[in-house]
Amino acid sequence: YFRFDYVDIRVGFKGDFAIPVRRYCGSSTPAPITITGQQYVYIQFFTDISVSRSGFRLQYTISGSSECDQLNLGGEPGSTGLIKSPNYPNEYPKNIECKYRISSSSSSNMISLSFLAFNLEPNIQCRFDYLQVFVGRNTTSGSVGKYCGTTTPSSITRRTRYISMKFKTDGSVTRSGFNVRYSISGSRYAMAGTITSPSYSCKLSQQR
Ligand SMILES: [Ca+2]
Repeated sequence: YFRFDYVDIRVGFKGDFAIPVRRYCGSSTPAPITITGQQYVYIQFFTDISVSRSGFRLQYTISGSSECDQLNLGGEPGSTGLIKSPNYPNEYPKNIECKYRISSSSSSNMISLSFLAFNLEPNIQCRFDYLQVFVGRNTTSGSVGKYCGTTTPSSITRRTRYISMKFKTDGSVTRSGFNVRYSISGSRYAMAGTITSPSYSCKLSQQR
């Protein structure tokens, strides 16, 4: 079955590389489906050379103020990926706020960001459109930089469990946005720690 006519719902990367999450055929109307945390959803309709029916009609809605968020990036040492502003390399939308979180498997790993492309509306204080980078799980504290304009930011490398980013745009002037590569390096095992014998104590004051 599914070899004749069907509809695929796909998420993630563009086009044929997107991951299929549902495949439909036949004549019973599928239940509503909710997809969360994805920037793209693709609907792909396949038909073969024989037997046609009336087809399909679907309605979609996009909800939430944060449909551009990507909070499950990262992984083990060796993991790498690209974070692009929405629509990149075309102009990003107005009035959006996107959050990104890169997680490494251990706080002894290193997370690196390198900026492959950068073009945001310029402002001396980055008051209009900006990308802000935080060392930490959230975009509330630990800011290490707020970037805008056309100067490509320097690479950022930190020994941390999390790096988060916030991309915010205002209601006018858009540019092509950014393309950032993240990578995680380190050992799969802890490279530092403290080991003590049972009942460990050492009083420096007893030294002469
Ligand atoms: Ca703007």
